[in-house]
Amino acid sequence: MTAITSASAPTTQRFSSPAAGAYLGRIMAAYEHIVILTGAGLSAESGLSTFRDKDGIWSKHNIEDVATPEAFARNPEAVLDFYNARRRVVLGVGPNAGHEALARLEADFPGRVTTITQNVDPLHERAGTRNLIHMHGEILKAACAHCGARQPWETDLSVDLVCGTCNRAGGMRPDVVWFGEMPYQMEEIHAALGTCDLFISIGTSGNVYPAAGFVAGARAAGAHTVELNLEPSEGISMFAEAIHGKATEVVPVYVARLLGG
Ligand code: BJW
Repeated sequence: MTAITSASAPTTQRFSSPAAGAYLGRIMAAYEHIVILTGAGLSAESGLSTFRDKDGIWSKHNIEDVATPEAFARNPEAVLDFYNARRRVVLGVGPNAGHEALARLEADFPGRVTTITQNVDPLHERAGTRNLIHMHGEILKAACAHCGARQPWETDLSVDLVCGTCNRAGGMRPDVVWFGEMPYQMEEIHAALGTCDLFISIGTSGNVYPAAGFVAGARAAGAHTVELNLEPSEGISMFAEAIHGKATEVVPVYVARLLGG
């Protein structure tokens, strides 16, 4: 990815109510290709835990025990238990106003909208987003660690399951991207970043690469860069504009601005 020189201080707004959003910010330019990057903060108000907030998933589990290929090789039962519990929670929640606004943007925006999510939940697609990249995989799919076959999977996984493609046992795992593994569709992502003129990062702390570097790629392509997050992220200095507040509040207002509403 192209290196980026330091950015000037972002225009930061503290968002307090939807009404306040009506007069915040500059008039939107006529964009042609919007790239949206989403993270756990977008799904938080649907009832899914984030990772690095005070009560987040990584405050209760060690990454090295549950989210690496080495952990799966060492103790597959513990890793599968961790994801079985999270899968059950995901099956019981639905999209929120933030997901719905982004689906509306894709449907109504006259140009192209590409959504890249780090989230493994299905809430974007359930809200209606179609041009979607699940770069960290999908918890409602299983993958075989032996042959790589992937399939929809909504029930618990266990070590005695046999892969229907290669007939080997012990390799069935959630189709998610662990630390040290290559995220999905990186070529498509870099192509999208290279052609976008607006990049919006929503609900992500900016701690995990390569996603944390996408803002630099978008800036290199000349895009306007915006952060919508509860609080300033690790990468805040890279954004030209930032609005801080809950995703269910700031995202619908920002989308309305883009759609001229
Ligand atoms: C709200 C809100 C509300 C709350 N409204 N906002 C050193 C330098 C650079 C890179 C590395 C390095 N050392 C290692 C690396 C690479 C590594 C990495 O980045 N490590 C870092 C820890 C430094 N990355 C990888 O390994 C990646 N692969 C890779 O790089 O491949 C290349 C390669 C491979 C092999 C050989 C050579 C090269 C893979 C990363 C995989 C990440 N996987 C996880 C788990 C997925 C499955 C699962 O769900 O269990 O993905 S980790 C976890 O973090 C999950 C998330 O997608 C990801 C990002 O988290 P996110 O979404 O940002 O959540 P939070 O909790 O961090 O932030 C939430 C934000 O929302 C907060 O800011 C809140 O304030 C906000 N919020 N409520 C709005 N209501």
